[in-house]
Amino acid sequence: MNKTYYITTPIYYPNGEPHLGHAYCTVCTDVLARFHKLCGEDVHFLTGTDEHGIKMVKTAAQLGTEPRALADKNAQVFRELWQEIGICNTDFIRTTEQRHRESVQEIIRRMVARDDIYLGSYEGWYDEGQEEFVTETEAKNNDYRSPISGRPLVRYKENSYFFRLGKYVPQVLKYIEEHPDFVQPESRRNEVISKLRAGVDDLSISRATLKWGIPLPNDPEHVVYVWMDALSNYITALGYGSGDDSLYRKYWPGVHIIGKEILWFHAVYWPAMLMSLGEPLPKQIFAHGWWTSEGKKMSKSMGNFIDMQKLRDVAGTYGQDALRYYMVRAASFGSDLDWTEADFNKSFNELANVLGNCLNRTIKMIGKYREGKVPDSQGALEAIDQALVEKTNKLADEVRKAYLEYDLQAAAMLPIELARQTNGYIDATEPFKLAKDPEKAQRLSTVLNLSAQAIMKALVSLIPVLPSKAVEGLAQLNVSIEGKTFDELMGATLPAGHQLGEGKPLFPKLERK
Ligand code: ME8
Repeated sequence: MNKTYYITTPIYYPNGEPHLGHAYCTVCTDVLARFHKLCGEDVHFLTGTDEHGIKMVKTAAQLGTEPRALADKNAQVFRELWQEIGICNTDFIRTTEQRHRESVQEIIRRMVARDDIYLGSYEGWYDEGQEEFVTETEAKNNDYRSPISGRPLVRYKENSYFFRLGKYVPQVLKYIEEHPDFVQPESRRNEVISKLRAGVDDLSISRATLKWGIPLPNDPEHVVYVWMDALSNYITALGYGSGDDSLYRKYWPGVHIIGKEILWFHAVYWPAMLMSLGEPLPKQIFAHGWWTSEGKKMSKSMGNFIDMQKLRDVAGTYGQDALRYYMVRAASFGSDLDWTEADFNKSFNELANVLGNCLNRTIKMIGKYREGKVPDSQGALEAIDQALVEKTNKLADEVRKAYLEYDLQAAAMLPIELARQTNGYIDATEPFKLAKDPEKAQRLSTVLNLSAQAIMKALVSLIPVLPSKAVEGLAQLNVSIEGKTFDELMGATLPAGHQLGEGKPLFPKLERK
């Protein structure tokens, strides 16, 4: 049986349409899912929408609609956008679905049975945009405004059920300290550890004044706090607590890819909930950075907001893979990022002028000088050949390491660097001159062979980032990836006599719409 791999995105609030931040997290998760799939693993990839909570209620009221109708409309928009940008999720969960609701209620029942839930009363501050309880000190430090949205915090005073978070905090802290890879990147892990050491109160997990949510099984006048509801999705989608939990037993624990502003919920509340349930903790939690645009916070009023329409325009003009590549290479995974037109153009040029050009000229030359058949590498290798062979042979290990360490930027750029070196190699060895001299026929064969091997490996390594273009490029080389793993493809060479297909520009220059 193949090794299993479970990976998730956050479930997004469908109070509006998806934007660059949502697309970024989903694409990065997709790239990881595709890499593991290419390695022959049995991958389960979950995304979805987080449909309860006050934020949905308020946005719906502002729009003159119902939360359910708003969620129905936007959940569909999320699903469609993910298809348009090549997301290969195996499931899409909506927290209003029956399967989720029943399983969340079972989770609460189990926590009640463990005496981890008790009735109390909450008085304090709430950040309605983040759906987050805020301590007096944090509220004061931020001038009683949300540090994320800048909107005023709201004062809540009501009866509420509490989860004994404090009881689990020492265990959570110990776990994070003893498992350095559990929360990544390192700098964010340290922030979580410091905050945990400062002490954490029990968590209010129900709202009696809100009707839009999952009723508490032990007291249906209350609905479940939206974060407890939302975090549960990672296991409810696998059937946890239902009559059929086979997916849960098969795939859990998984890897969570999230944005840095929701790390606390994932690194503290979620492990504590799982400890209460007696279930294994997630394998890893990776928090990525935030996008700005042209150096400024993205906002509709500043006209620099990369919204769904802009994403569609870019994908429509340059192709979904060019959008994916840009996002993944824009900064190291975990750091903040900035969308600039100049950087986008540079990134597209890497695809068109480095990768695409390398492929195209290699196929053209082999077509012209060797009737489209890959010639054997002949004679002793020169230093320049050795350098290219070494770089080609190292690529598989380097790319694998980059993926396993969540260095997605390197995973995307290493193959491009190989293509760049191959272009330099072709420039330096001047095949068009070699072709004029019959005595240089062996040398020409070597140059053509090594160039073809290099571009083939570069394309294979790019399959997770460029799922359609890499496969298209490989088809031009007459290489099928069907049923083959990353190791098999990277370990193979194009045999002498291998007939190439027809070369066509992989990233044709497109007119801007
Ligand atoms: O927080 N830059 O949903 P959400 C980068 N429903 N990434 C960004 C971003 C930006 N400017 N803006 C958003 C929620 N994101 C909860 C999650 S999970 C159990 C519940 C991405 O719609 C980033 O991944 O606010 C962030 O964590 C996520 O969208 C938040 O989406």
